[in-house]
Formats: sequence, structure tokens, C-alpha cells
Amino acid sequence: MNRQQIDALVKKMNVDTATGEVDARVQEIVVRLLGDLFEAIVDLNITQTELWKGMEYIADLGQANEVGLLVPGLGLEHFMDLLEDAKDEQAGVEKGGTPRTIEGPLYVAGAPESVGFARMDDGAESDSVDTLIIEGVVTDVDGNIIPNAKVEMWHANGKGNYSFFDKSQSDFNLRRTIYTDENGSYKAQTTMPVGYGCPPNGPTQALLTLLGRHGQRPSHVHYFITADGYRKLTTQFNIEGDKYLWEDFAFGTREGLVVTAVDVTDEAQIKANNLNKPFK
Ligand code: MBD
Ligand code: FE
Repeated sequence: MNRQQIDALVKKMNVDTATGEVDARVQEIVVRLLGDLFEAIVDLNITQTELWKGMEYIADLGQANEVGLLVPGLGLEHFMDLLEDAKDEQAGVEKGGTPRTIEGPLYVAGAPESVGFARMDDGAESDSVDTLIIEGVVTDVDGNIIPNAKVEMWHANGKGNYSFFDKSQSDFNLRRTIYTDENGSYKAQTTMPVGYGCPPNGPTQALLTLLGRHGQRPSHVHYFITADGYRKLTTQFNIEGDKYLWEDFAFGTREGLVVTAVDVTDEAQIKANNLNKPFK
């Protein structure tokens, strides 16, 4: 069967049979994707057994709540970022800002809010994981500071796990919203994240394994940055030295998003930053 015949068949089954009001956009997308799928079935000689195996996989993926994990794992989320970059380029959007990168599936809304500073960790790993101080300034692309910008940050603990998804952590551990101060600055005290790995027995890792791929991310911290009059920025920083820095299974690492954590050994600085004090 050739594509023309396939398209006629898809139309006969999914367009001509409409009896109610049609959402033209949904119809357009479904018809196109079905045509592509039918064509792939023909081209690749996909068998009934293989088809049902695929359907079973989709069901498993949903049941395991891993749809949002496979999407970045297959590069789809990164691909959408590349398209956004291209659109910006075409529209002549001024360059020079922090690059966007993927959100991933692990954001949770409603984190505690503060101005200028937040401690992000609940102290559970104070004895086992290095303290991490994050400082930044939010500016526009010309370098003008933006006070009162909303900086939402979230990251994994020392085991690579995120609160809410990992029930052993307290709610909103390692998740905070910090509004920049009058100088456009924000600062966080937290613990050093370890890169996330896909659940080893889940459907995402199962498919990655069949593709000969690992499911690991490098150590990273996620950001949403929003400010009145500006577009929202979704991004992350990735920490230099991680084995998976440029082998991220989700393709989130980008030039311009790699930071080096500096070891602070100076006693005065340790004191000034409260580095070893439990949080109250
Ligand atoms: C993560 O922490 C993440 O950032 C992405 C993109 C996918 C899975 C886990
Ligand atoms: Fe993440």
C-alpha cells in the first residue's frame, strides 16, 4: 500500500465517519500521525505481535506514570527547545541570554517563597552531602538587573531523588521560590544534587536498554524564571565534573549552562555562609 492509498484509507475511517462537531486541529494531527504510523507499519513490516507489544508498552508507560520520562529520554523535549531556538532566531529575538533547556517531569508547584535568600534543604543530608551555595543575578539580555523576578528552583538530593516523587523526603525539600532582591540577586543554601537515574525496573529504562542506552542525567538544578514584561525562562545548570555531563539521557546539557562548583575551604567564608550549621 502506498502513502496515497494509506491517506485515503485514514480519511475514510477517521474523517468521513464524523457525525459531530470536529476539532480541526486535533483531526489534522491525528490524521497525519496515523498516516505516518500506517506507512511505517508497511515499510518496516511491523507484525501484529509487534504492534500489540507496542500498545502494551504504552499502557505500561502510563501505568508507571513515566510518559513524562520517556518524552525527554527520546529527545522529544530537547527537540522542542531546538525548534523554539530556531523560532527566536527567525524572529530576530536578541541573543545573549541564558539558554533554555528542558523542564523534565519532576516540577511541583507551590514551593515555599521568600525574597533574596532561601535555605532549600531540610537538613536530612547535612551530615552526608556537601552544602551547595547558589548565587545569581537576574538580568535582561542587555545586563540590566531585574528586581522582584520569580526564581523557582528544584533539584535532586544526594541520591538523585526528588521530593514528592521520593516519599522518604519531606514535602518541598529542595524546592524553593526566591524573588530577587533590589539588586536583582538571589541566593540559596542547599545540598549538592546527584544526577537522576531512570527507575531501573521501569518501562522507560526497559526501552532505553533495548536501544543500548543508559538512563542517567548529570548533576543539575532546574529553574523557572518569570518577571513582569518578560517571557518565562525554563532552564537548568549542570555541574562540571559529572561523568554524565555531556551524556545526559535527556539531552538537557547545553553550552552556556555548565557551572563549576568551587570548594570553599576558607573558614571565614564557611562561617559567613553558615555552611555547617543546622537550619532552624
Ligand atoms: C529529571 O530530573 C529530569 O530533569 C529529566 C529531564 C528527566 C528525568 C529526571
Ligand atoms: Fe531533573
